Amino acid sequence: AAPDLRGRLEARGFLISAWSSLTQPELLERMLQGGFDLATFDMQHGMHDEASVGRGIATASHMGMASLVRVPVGGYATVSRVLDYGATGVILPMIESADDARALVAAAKYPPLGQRSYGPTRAVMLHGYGSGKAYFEAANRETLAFAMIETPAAYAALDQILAVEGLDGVFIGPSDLSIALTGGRLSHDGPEVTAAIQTIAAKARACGKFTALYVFDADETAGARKMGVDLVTLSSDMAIFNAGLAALRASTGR
Ligand code: 3PY
Ligand code: MG
Repeated sequence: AAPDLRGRLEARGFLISAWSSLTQPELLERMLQGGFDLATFDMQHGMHDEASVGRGIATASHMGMASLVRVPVGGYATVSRVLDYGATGVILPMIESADDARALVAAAKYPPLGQRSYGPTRAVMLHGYGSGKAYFEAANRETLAFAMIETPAAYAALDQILAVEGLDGVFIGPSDLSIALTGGRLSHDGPEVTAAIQTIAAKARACGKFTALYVFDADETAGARKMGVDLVTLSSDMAIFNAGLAALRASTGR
């Protein structure tokens, strides 16, 4: 059966996801032992390709975890492929408009919500090979589509994006959004982006949609929870490694 990501989000569980940028399978297994609720794989800036994402989804599911996949910019075809691999949800970066969000829904959801093509190769493990209405409803309900809000145009079109039927949530990219809101300064925890996160989370909840956010540390995790964010992706395999390396260098005086 599919991991009940929607149910846990609806129960206001506040979920913390690992962020996988690197493709080494042993590193992923070890990271997923770190107290995370689910795994997120990054094909936009991370090293992942379709093959490594397929393996990563399988590893996460054997460890009892749901997986989200951030596909490349404009990666509508990749959206349906990774759902066929058994991803629990998809994240589309750098969207600009409600039309982009509708195109995401078209790729991620079966009719009548969208036009996802039928072929659940590994996703058969989630929902079986159903051919009837119950299968399509279950797949549409249990696999989630998130549109990233991180461009000036997307932020300006927030209300129209949140009105898109079949879109399950928005995922805030604090780095790109801060660059957009400050006219070119990277300040992911600055006042501009913090105010925007609050606005987005409140509006999304009012529309019955989830809010997800990338966060860098424990303080930001706590802040996100207070602001009504439902799910955070916390740090990354690369950042965890960098922190360990910095600590080692400091302790050895190198
Ligand atoms: C951003 O912050 O811009 C992201 O895409 C999340 O890492
Ligand atoms: Mg971004």
